[in-house]
Amino acid sequence: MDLRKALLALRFVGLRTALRAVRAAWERDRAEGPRKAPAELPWRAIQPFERAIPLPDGARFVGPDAALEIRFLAPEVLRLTWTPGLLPPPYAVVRETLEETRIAWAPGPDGWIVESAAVRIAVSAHGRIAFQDPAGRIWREEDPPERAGTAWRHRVRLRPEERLYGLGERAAPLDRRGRIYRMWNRDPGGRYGPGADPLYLGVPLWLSLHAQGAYLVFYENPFEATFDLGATEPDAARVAFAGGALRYYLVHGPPARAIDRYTALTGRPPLPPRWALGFHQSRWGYRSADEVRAVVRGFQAHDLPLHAIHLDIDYMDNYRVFTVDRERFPDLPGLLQELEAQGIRTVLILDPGVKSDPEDPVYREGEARGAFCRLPDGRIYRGLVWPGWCAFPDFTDPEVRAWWGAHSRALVEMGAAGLWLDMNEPTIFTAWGEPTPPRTVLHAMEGRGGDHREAHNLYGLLMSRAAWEALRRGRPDRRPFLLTRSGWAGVQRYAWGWTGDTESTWAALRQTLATVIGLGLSGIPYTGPDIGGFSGAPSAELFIRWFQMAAFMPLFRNHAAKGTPRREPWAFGEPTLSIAREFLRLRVRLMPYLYTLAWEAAQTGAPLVRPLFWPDGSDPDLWGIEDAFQLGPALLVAPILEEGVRARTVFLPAGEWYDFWSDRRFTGPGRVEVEAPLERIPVFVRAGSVLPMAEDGLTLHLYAASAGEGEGVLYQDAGDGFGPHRVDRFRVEREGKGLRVRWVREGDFPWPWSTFALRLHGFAAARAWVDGEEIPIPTGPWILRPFQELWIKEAGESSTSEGPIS
Ligand code: MIG
Repeated sequence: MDLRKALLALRFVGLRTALRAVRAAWERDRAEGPRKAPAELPWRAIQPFERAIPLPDGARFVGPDAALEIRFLAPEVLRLTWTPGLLPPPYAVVRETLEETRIAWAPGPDGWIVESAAVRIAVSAHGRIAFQDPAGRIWREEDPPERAGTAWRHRVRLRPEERLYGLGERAAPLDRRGRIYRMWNRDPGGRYGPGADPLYLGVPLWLSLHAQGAYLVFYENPFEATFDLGATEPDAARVAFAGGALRYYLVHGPPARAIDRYTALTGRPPLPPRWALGFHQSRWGYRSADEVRAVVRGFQAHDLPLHAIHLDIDYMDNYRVFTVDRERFPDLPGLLQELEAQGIRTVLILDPGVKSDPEDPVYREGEARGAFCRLPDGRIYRGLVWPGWCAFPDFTDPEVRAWWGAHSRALVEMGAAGLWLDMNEPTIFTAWGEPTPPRTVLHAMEGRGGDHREAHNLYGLLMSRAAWEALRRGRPDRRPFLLTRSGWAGVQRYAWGWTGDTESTWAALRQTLATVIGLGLSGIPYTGPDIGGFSGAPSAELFIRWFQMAAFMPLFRNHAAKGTPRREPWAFGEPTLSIAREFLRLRVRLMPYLYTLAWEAAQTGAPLVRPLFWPDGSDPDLWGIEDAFQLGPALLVAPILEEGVRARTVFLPAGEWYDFWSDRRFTGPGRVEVEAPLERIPVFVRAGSVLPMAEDGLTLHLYAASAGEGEGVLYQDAGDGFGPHRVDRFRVEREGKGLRVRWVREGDFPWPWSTFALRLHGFAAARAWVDGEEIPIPTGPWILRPFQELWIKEAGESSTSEGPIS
């Protein structure tokens, strides 16, 4: 036991709880019992297949001790299942198949060949598998798997240049290769820095890029697992699961396509309510309604936009779930209403542990319904958390989800705009050992039965699902907003995430960027860090740089631990306050763009924050970059991640780019050196983009490319609910010295602007025609009404051609 670490992890809880944590740890060890780790049993090779059976969409290979089933769900999407072993519960994958696929089947040199139009699979009699594209290039190769007891493991060859991304939330470099990762959701303990593993939200998938192709693999197996990605053997990934069938999905294709297919299988992230893309203020330690009011007044007094405020566990009565401390929050519904009237949404925290107290009505209900997880001897399992000893709802039981969901919905009916689900790894306080329930704890697993070894990693996913389903049903006209700390594959269907209890250090700032990009590449597009880090006292400079970066991330939230110095933007004085205000305003201006990206994410799963190699991964020079990101297709953001730095190098991908602040134009690929005074971080706009911004109404910023085509998209609707929407596409074509903008509309939400502004960047207009009629060239922004086609002639052109040709 590492006592120092244990004490550090428990330092927020107070002496009484820390002492009880010793008992908790002891009881936990006892409940877990003597356990021979599967890894300690010898690994055995499977015996060769004896039979191969063609299936309409794949094949089955059967040996004396193992079988492999291969199914094509689409020409480039496969599912492989090695049995024996429990098949996964139906929590991550929402679609059985994607596209009817014609396959061919033939005996091969040392086994069989199964192929679609896009993928050829060679399976050897011993279980070795090679995946090829139609040109014969091998994009993945596996050695035959091995078994030890109920555990499975296999080995995947890695190419020298191969890069691996994903695995969910990791405090690791964006390229995950060269390390060992554990799949076992857990709180790293009070605060964490780069290298901590595992964290709260693992996803057993990776995205591979190498010279012979790109693919995504998702292991649909929630058991504890290790992913050794070239740490032990540099040229192999070794993946081992403690139980369950070895089932995995493969998508052959570049990153954007792979995430699109993966989220077709595991579900798309639904469109959030628009306010959620605004600014969220939070803090552990807003201890009363008056304190919350004072914070809100601070935002107003300092002229700072505020969209949401989060109430941490302080609002509860002794940390009991579904209660309110009536002394400090005498009229919480009234407070929520009062805030909403000022345009501020309130998000309430919710933990899964229910205080084990026969006087507690929620506990009594749960006990009567058999809602709590039990130990094998039939007793309700108790773990120590904030309220003291707690019982834990078994979210793998649909009736428990419905019961819990109804309570969660009541918080929303009281006036909360959303819920913040914390501690749902689940985490328990313990002086040593795993801060998670014992593996022997039993779960319903939708009726088939199982234990915590299988259910653990699913707990956060299913708590999110319980809340989401209740909110969807209970308020059919509003979109749920949930923020969850833990989750698994598919959690993007229900909730946003955040990077948890990071340190307030420069290293952590840098890390959270790679963590957020990595989550997006794991199918989870809505995340962000606690601005300034969770657990310390950031300097004004660190706070500013963190704030500037987070302004371009989906979750833009200021949050801090109890006991840390105040961190509202004015707490640091000037120039921090003014810089924060500028970035808050920029965020508000970007809302039409962000909202459009949210809609795109709902269609394709594409994350808002993207690595520079997105979408196709074709330029290897971009594979290793983790200190900059794209925000959608139009923006490239290069945050400042080091103290004292006032300029930096940015690698620009191929194409033309405008400096957002100066309109200077650069041509990539290549490095540029740019200024980054304290009040700015480098931001670039891709030439050809039309960036919609909220500036006294709507402004379309057209960044002219010197050749070719570009596009800007604008999604609009009522901002919440499920009513009509519209999508406007502005297609820009360069025609010699002219620019043509064609407006393509779809959807039935009425265009909400009588006039809007157009601003040209990198283009001086001489003459212009709207739908064939010449208009005068204004000196400032162009004020326009809806049109079909706009044709602009560049100044300095001597040609005699007059306006649009078509
Ligand atoms: O044991 O609710 O990550 O954001 O402020 C700590 C108190 C519990 C952990 C969350 C953090 C939150 C804190 N919670």
